[in-house]
Amino acid sequence: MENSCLFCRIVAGEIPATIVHRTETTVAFRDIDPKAPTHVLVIPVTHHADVVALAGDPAAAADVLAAAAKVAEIEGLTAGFRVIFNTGRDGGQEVFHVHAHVVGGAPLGPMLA
Ligand code: DGP
Repeated sequence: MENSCLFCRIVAGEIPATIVHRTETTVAFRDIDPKAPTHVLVIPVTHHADVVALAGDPAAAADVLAAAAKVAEIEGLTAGFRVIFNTGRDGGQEVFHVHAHVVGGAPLGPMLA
C-alpha cells in the first residue's frame, strides 16, 4: 500500500468507490467519469505503477485479466467490450496504479478517445 496512491486508498477503503467485483488480489469499481454505459476499472490490490510493471508479476497480471473478464460477464457485455491499459504520458495515464478500463454497453467505434 502506498499512502499517496489514490487507488491503493480505494483498495484500503479509505476513499469510497462503487465496487463491482472483488477478489483476494483484485478490485473492480466504476470509473468516476464513465465514457460508456459500462466503464469499470480493474486493479490489482498490490501497487504496480503501470502495465509494464504488472507484466513483471505474471500472477497479478493474470488475476487482473480474469477479473476484467468477470466484470464483462457481470455487466452482461455479451456483444463485446474493450479492455484498455493507458500507459505513460503519451498513453494518457493519469493514475499511476495500473488499471484496466473495461468499457462497453454500446458500440464503441474504431477507437476510444
Ligand atoms: P487513466 O487516464 O487511464 O489513468 O484513467 C484514470 C481513470 O480513473 C479516469 O478514467 C478517471 C478515474 N478516476 C480518477 N479518480 C477516481 C476516483 O477517485 N474514483 C474513481 N472511481 N475513479 C477515478
